[in-house]
Amino acid sequence: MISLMSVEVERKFVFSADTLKKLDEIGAVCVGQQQFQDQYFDTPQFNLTLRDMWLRKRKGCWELKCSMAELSRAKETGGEQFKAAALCTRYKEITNLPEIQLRVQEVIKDRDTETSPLLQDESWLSTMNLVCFADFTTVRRSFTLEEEGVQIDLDQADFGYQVGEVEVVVPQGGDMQSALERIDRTAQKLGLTGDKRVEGKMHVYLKRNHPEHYAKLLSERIL
Ligand code: V4E
Repeated sequence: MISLMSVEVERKFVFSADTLKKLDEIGAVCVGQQQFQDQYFDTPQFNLTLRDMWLRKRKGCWELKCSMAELSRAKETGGEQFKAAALCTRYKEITNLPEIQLRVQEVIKDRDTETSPLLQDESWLSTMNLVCFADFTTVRRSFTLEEEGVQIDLDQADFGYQVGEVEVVVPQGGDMQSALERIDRTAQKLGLTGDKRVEGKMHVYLKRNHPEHYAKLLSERIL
């Protein structure tokens, strides 16, 4: 199957009331606020998330986020550029449902699944033994910083956690290095000084609601 896949590069950050002021000062433009529900699915054995694959339904659409080779070697090499890159995550984003089903089936292939999943309904979930393990709603304010071509999201999750992210979507074959540099420059403009990765919504959700799943992902160094 020929597919065009984009890579989402992002850096999360802790934000405060001050961040809004800062966004305004650097010329970021608010492009809207939205609310969405995320439902994440996995097998009861966590076959997907233990491979750093995140299947979710958002606004009626299916999305699968798959890890790229993380920049672990870069982290060890040191250097400012590599340090900045190590603060970013890179995930392939697949939104084409037949391809999502194919990828999931590859992982769960030891199970006796049907060869052609039904696309019309959601019976493929039970066929592949997928159950919802996380369900939460986010209010997101989005900004763009045109000069860097980045999007900045400020998320407030309904379970009482807020987190920001600077994000660039790189089309297949696009310039990854440039994306990392634009994210780093934006972070500097926003005055983000932290050198540690910030926990995403899922970290906090799992820690609170599924501590065993969380511990497993931590020990496998997925989270
Ligand atoms: C990739 C991933 C998960 C799936 C959710 O990804 P995330 O970017 O955190 O959520 P969200 O709502 O901001 O998605 P968007 O709207 O940007 O597509 S859950 C955990 N991971 C892995 C992961 C990780 N290991 N480290 C960090 C900092 N983030 C995510």
